[in-house]
Amino acid sequence: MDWKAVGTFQDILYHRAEGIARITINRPEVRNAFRPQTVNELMQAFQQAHLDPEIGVVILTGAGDKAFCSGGDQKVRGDDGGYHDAQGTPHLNVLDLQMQIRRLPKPVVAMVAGYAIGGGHVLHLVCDLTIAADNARFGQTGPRVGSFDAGLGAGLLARAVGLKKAKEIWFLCRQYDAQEALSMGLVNTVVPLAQLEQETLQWCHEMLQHSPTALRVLKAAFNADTDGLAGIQELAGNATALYYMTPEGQEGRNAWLEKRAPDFGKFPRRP
Ligand code: 2NE
Repeated sequence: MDWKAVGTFQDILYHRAEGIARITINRPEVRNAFRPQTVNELMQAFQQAHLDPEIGVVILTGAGDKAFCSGGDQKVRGDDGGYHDAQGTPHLNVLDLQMQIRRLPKPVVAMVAGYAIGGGHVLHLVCDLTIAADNARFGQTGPRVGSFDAGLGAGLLARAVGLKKAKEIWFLCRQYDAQEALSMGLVNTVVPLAQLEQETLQWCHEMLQHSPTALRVLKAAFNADTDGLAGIQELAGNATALYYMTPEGQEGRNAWLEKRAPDFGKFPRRP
């Protein structure tokens, strides 16, 4: 792959090639823990991938092979409700990033080598698919380090692995290796570390062969019930967009612009 770097970031890397965007958390010295700036840059990159018509699939990964992401940077966690930016303002902006990944109308694949822990574990969970290297390790640490994610971090985990297992993962704060993660339905496949990117790209290229609208609406459908009315709105937005592309939808707009009554009688009432 002839990856091209895009933009100038401090905490992340953004590359694109052959319809695929690859977003890398680039803080290996802290096992790719995220600080507010990291999350802000991730949101910028995901927004670029969202708007880029040449991008059909996004990969989220971590630099190096020791960690995908170790969650919030505990060294900048303040006493005032969040992780401090350079100005000392507290943030929990990773929660916005989680929603952004879910609302991005293209598949997002977590490519996990090493640790996916704490808020880093939730990040792989909110991605649509996870390809794990055989050295990957998964787990939540919140109750041990004075934190929790009682939103998607709890709810999505229960949907992925079942209620009892999700409670075990959160209540005991154990770590699980890649094979255990595979057997509980937490990841899609496990491959040798040396084949991680090759396998992930293969999955991405397969998805790129398929109808982008079908993938887009299916992603919204998978999220709709967990996201409640906001999820239904996302799903419904796709229906509106498709309706705008029909002669029937266009007749309403045309009639209004032409200051005449719309003629919907010419459109069939399908069974
Ligand atoms: C990830 C893990 C298991 C890796 O262990 P190991 O033995 O491979 O590495 P080590 O020596 O622990 O870490 C290497 C360096 O990375 C830093 C460490 O402090 C160390 O640097 P030095 O102290 O040697 O300079 N590092 C690692 N994780 C960090 C982190 N999250 N923040 C800042 N520095 C970090 C092991 O390191 C580990 O268990 N890390 C902590 C995982 C964790 O508890 N994450 C936070 C969960 S809470 C959360 O993410 C969250 C939430 O629950 C709700 C909302 C938002 C965020």
